[in-house]
Amino acid sequence: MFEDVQESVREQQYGIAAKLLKSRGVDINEVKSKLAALKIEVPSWGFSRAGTRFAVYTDGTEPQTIEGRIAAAGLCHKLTGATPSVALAIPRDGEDCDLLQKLLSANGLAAGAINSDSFNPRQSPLDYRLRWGSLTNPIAEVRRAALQHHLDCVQVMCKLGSRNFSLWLHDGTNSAGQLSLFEQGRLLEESLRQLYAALTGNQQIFIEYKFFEPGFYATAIADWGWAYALAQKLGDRAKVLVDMGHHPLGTNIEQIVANLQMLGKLGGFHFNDKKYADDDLATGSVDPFQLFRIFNVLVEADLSGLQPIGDVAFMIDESHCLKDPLEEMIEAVDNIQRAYVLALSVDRRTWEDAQTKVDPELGDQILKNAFFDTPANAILQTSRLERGLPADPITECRARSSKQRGQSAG
Ligand code: PSV
Ligand code: MN
Repeated sequence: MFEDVQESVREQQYGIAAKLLKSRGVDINEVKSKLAALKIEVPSWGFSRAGTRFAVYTDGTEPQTIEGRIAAAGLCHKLTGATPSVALAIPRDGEDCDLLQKLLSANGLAAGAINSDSFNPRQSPLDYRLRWGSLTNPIAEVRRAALQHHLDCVQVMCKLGSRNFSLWLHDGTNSAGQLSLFEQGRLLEESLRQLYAALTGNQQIFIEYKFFEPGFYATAIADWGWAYALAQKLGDRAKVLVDMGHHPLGTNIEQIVANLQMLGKLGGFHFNDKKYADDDLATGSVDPFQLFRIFNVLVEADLSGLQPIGDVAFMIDESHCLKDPLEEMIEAVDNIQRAYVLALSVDRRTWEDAQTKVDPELGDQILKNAFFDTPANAILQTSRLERGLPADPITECRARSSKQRGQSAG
């Protein structure tokens, strides 16, 4: 009965959506085909239970192994039809490329970005001395080993057919006396040039910035300006990665996105949401309007020919501490798709008019109409049903017995 009600509501709202979009000069079928083309990369680490700095509260249902994480990613793709690739962290996900390839293929997935984890201490020389950084570590032996790890990651990319190298460094200092800022910059550039030289074929490197943590005084790549400058110094294969949680509170992230697009250097995103710091909450769960504003920029850039949306790498980077990690991943995918549909539903002609007439009140009404008044759910669900996918992937995920999920999660 409940399902019947939901189905008739969906049908009615879809009809309203089609009319509404038409009145805004938007073809609903085009929205659905653009939505179907949107691919979102999921991180292997997002399927395990994450923790706070205090504890990880595992209950035994979450995947503990790479087999389990990739199986969960496979289920995520099966349920959403939107997540065909998995970002891997090396060495956390292991370095046995044959095994990784086998697991990915068995789950109908491809290798996504390779993330060079050089922050977890391991065998000497990458031991506790990583506390002084990786590619900017003043100890030559440690720095060289960290660089070698990054070069090994390029080999992993070659073996798995992965295109994107995702670079985030934990390098930074905690006080002005620790390391000269010029020396930090010199070591960084020297290491990055060697890493960049190892890239081949269509490989690219995404440089991720973060204004603090774990370096609280001077993070090696603290902001988008420096990430852009480094990408510019390195060359065409280098682009900037925008992780939504890596900005001071109040930052206008969509303006950074637009600026990077104008500079031809937007590589992709790490989607998440925040309330206070780098909280890594589900994207769009705290501030869905921010996610919409970002997609509004991306859609405008796509329509104007500045950067096709298909050129942007959409990746999720979240810590799933409390909710079921797989369900929260699907929630994130749904929130991203929703933001995209809403941005596609903006009445762009009238908005352009409003800008020309310098009528910000009308301009804001147009954006708000798209954000608040578009029956996005009906569009999302209809698009999914037409592609043979569950209308509501989280409910479907729940409906699968925990036993079955436990088995596939390993
Ligand atoms: C750092 O905070 C970061 O955003 C980088 O992308 C890392 O690869 C990831 O988180 C680690 O979880
Ligand atoms: Mn990130």
